[in-house]
Amino acid sequence: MSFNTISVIGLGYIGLPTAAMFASRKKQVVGVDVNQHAVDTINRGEIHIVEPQLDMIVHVAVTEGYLKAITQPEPADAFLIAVPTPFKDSNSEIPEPDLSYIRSAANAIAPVLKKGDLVILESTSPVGATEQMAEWLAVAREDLSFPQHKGEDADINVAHCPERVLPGHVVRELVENDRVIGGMTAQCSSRAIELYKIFVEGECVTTNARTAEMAKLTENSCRDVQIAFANELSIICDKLDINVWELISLANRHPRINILQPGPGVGGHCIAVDPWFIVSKTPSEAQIIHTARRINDTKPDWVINKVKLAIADFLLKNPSKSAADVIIACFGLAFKPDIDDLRESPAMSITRKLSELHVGKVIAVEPNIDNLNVNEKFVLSNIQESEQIADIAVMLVDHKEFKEIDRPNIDFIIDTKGIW
Ligand code: SAJ
Repeated sequence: MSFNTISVIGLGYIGLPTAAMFASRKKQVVGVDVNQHAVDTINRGEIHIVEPQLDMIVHVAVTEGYLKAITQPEPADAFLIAVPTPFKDSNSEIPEPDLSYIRSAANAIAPVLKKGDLVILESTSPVGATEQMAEWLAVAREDLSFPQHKGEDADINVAHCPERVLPGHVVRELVENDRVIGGMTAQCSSRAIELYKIFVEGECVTTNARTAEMAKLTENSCRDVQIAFANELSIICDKLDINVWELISLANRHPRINILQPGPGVGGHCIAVDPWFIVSKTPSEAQIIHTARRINDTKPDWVINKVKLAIADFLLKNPSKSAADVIIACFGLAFKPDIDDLRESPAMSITRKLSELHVGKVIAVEPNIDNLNVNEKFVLSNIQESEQIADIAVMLVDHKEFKEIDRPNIDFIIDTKGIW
């Protein structure tokens, strides 16, 4: 059965580009989001997130009538769920995933499901979430059969197909990347492949839902562990008076070594989050993954400590000055280079913490951001001004604007990215 209407639930960083790609292939796409502002923006042919090329694709899709956004699901032939899977609010040492958005999405589509529909969970999820979603659907629709009870004979097909696109390159990666297709049955997988092949040029590789869930978590945990290795090396090298970037580039000349780059910590909504989904399910077994999370999460404190030491050094060398006279300039706030995304950004948390701890002025240079939240205790500045007034520079994000300039003319520099 072909897919005439496709519904995407959750029009955020993944859902909206995915909806737009189907629409660009001239499929009727209905996007659903609880956020009225997002819905209105999309229906005007505009976008509410920052992602290169997406504005154009959405504009064309909406103007040509292939994409519309609404707040309540309508009947469709396929439903893709791309809602957030954050942590539960708790103070426990190991954060627990919160599946309430998936549950709400399942309950919202249940009334409009019909025999033959395909439901795909795209949200990054702990192992077992797809089976749980299928069960919520089954409870809501006792008149329909689901694969966990009826296998290949089920009325509804269910699969987990995790997104794996890199923010900033989403439009290209959605088309080119291989997809992991985790159907609850072989039939579920083949229908999911049929759907993705509408725009995916990469290979669609089939497995079961649990392995697909774990594959996504494994990819991001692997990167987290590798970055933790680089971050640990940077702390060791600092103690041993070795330049960690020179060290890594030397080690990487070995044909089987590829060490990643250290930094101020790990940010974003994926790599700093997903490993916890493994740790919370298997806390006794996930030792390396847990330790990596701790190393990356505590790197910002190490950087702050370095700044405190630099302030003490500065005051020793300038005995006529007090701490209140010392101006700190932080370079970069985003969670990684050349984007404006501040979510879980270690650069942002370091700058904010410094502005709260330090009695003097803290300024931040962030070429990708024009305004700050009014509650921040630091102010935005530019490269020239900070060079003129700052006593201590903290390099936090290797944006292209910072790589293009020479080492600033500031005596005390803490360079967490090794560009100066
Ligand atoms: N980072 C380092 N050193 C490095 C590389 C990255 O400190 O050598 C830091 C970055 O500065 C940033 C964080 O890690 O703070 C994460 O950045 P990233 O570029 O590694 O990844 P994300 O979060 O933008 O996107 C990741 C991708 N996953 C992998 O590369 C395995 C992407 O493919 C996923 O789709 C995305 O997570 C997601 O949505 O899960």
